[in-house]
Amino acid sequence: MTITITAFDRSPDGGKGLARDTRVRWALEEVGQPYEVRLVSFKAMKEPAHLALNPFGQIPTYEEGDLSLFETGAIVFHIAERHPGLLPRDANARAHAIMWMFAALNTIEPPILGLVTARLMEADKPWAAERLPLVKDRIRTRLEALSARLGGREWLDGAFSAGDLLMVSVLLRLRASGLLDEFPSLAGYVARGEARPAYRRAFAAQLAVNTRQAP
Ligand SMILES: N[C@@H](CCC(=O)N[C@@H](CS)C(=O)NCC(=O)O)C(=O)O
Repeated sequence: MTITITAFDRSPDGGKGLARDTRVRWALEEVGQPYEVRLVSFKAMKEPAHLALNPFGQIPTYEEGDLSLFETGAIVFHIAERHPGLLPRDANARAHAIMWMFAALNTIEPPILGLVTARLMEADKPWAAERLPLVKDRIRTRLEALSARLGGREWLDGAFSAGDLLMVSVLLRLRASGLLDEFPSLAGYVARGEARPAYRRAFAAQLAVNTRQAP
């Protein structure tokens, strides 16, 4: 059955791979599943056809036969459950990998999104400069703990898993801030994720979309 995902017609990041379709592309590349992409404009994302797929009017979405999903974490989890390569077979190891998926999206990503919001939407507020160090410190607190847990391991818990895929994707959002460089083990972890052939294919695919010439 054909898998179709949605992605920005033009990503606001211009092809840095930070839009969440890259996470889904990466998961599909890791498990070797071909997929098609339907590009949507910001306007189309808020219209009924797309709202039927995602009530919040966002990308990415995932369609496969009768199944339609939104929420990147649910999509990556679905891919990982259906195809070998992203979740261990051992029940406890699998539970750990799923735990790390939630940790990435629930514990690490929220303070990082706080920084994105501070930079993009609050920069002109009179209190912006005063608040920024607090926002960064909240991220540092999480990165310190994550870095301590990762230690010298290659991946978070045994073999590369969907937990690593989401964690690396989330941490990539920090690159421009310089915060990642304060934690060399995490910077190395992210670099290992980016070096995976599946990530490189996913990145190249989104880059091709976002750097194509206008018709
Ligand atoms: N929690 C959602 C967040 C989805 C999300 O924020 N998507 C962004 C692109 S990465 C989007 O569509 N932004 C446009 C908008 O919200 O209008 C998920 O993980 O899928």
